[in-house]
Amino acid sequence: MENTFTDLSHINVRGGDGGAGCMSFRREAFVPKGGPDGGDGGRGGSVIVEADPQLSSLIDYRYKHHFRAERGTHGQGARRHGRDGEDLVLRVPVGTVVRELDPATQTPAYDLADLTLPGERVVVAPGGAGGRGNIHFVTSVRRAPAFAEKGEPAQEHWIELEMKLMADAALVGMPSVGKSSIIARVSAARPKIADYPFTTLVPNLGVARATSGQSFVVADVPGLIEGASEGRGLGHQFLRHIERTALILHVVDVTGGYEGRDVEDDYRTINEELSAYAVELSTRPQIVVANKCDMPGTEDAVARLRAVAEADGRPFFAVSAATGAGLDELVSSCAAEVARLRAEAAESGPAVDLSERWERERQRRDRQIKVRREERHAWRVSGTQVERMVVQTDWENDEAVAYLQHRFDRCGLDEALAKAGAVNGDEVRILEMSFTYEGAEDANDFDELDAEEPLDAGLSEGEGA
Ligand SMILES: Nc1nc2c(ncn2[C@@H]2O[C@H](COP(=O)(O)OP(=O)(O)OP(=O)(O)O)[C@@H](O)[C@H]2O)c(=O)[nH]1
Ligand SMILES: [Mg+2]
Repeated sequence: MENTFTDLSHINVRGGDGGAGCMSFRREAFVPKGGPDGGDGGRGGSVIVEADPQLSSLIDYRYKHHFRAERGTHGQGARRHGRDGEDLVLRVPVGTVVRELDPATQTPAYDLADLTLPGERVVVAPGGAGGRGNIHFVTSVRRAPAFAEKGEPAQEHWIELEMKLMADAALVGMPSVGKSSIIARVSAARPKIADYPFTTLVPNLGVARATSGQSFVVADVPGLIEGASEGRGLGHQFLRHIERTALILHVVDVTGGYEGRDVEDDYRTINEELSAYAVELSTRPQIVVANKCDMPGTEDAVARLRAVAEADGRPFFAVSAATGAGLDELVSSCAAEVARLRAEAAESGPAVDLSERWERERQRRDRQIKVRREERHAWRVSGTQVERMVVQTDWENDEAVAYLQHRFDRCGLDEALAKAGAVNGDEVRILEMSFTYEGAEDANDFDELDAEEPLDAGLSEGEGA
């Protein structure tokens, strides 16, 4: 059973756009113009990645790469709100790591989540907020706001899904030491076994059962060689799978193979590669397995390997995948150890919820305002939040434009421009719009008197930059 599994996929996700807020006034008998009653637009649906124990591969994401949640509908009069868009749930196997990809390089930027428990989920693309209807813009001085917000366009980005092997125990060791032979003996897996190195190209998974009835998932991993942690051989890409297994079964060939290698050298080489790849792997529980003990003249090698394993405080088993000798004891011991490690993991509590951390991180990034000088008197402003304010504004509507100026003040844009050295009259470019900067302190002080009435505050819409 050569087990080919899809384990890495890049997909593009986008939440649904928010619906537009509504600008409307109540109609009543004998009242020429009632109060504002425009409802809010609905929120767009979010794209969510969820761990599903029924799945064992990322095959669903191999050919389809674009996923988009439903948009929110627009608000209506009589305070009727738009409907929220449906979320889109993408199911992935338990053991999937979700990463944000850098838009420029398409390389992983940071982890969004490590979905290790069934049902665990992470929002990978939040839906856009609905625009607010005109009922929200009533103030003591603005009784009849004749504008509403547009819906927030959802953002789109690329993420990486990586399925990591979820075996309890991994058989690791040099090529041809008999890892596949062992998994074939202790489980129903039927991997290819041959007397040349790198027979195993992708990990094989099997379920081993001890006489006690306890069972655990075991994987054999392509052979590791010196330099594997730096990418030599084939094992490198599989080292990351070992990261997730609670128990390492370190297999050593007591015959020394064709090259007549020494058991102690082999044992040290593999352990050095493991810790060079990730230091945690050097403290991961490890059982040392001396294989091919059926071969004559191996007693001395077995004894020496036992001594170094025990000196390191690791359980030691002498076995033969050829005859089956010692394998029952090995499996029983592994099963007990896996059960102990599982109980320990359960005690350490539920996995941290990365969604919240990611959400906070996203909000922080969204609020950032970047100011760059493009010309002597022209500034380019970028940042998710300010750009969003611009796209949510209805440019046909003077009141909405004035309200935007008010929001600019509050989000710290004027301050950021002043700090960068902008002077009154400079051009400020945001997306394809251009504005005139009039934010300097000495300009006027009317905004102190009437902060909620920004109509004549310093903003004038210019033509495209
Ligand atoms: N005599 C003897 N030969 C064994 C034993 N276990 C495995 N072999 C032989 O060793 C060779 C390699 O076995 P595999 O199980 O393919 O080794 P592997 O560690 O999976 O090798 P790679 O996948 O290439 O890393 C084969 O020819 C097996 O028949 C054993 O206990 N005794
Ligand atoms: Mg193999």
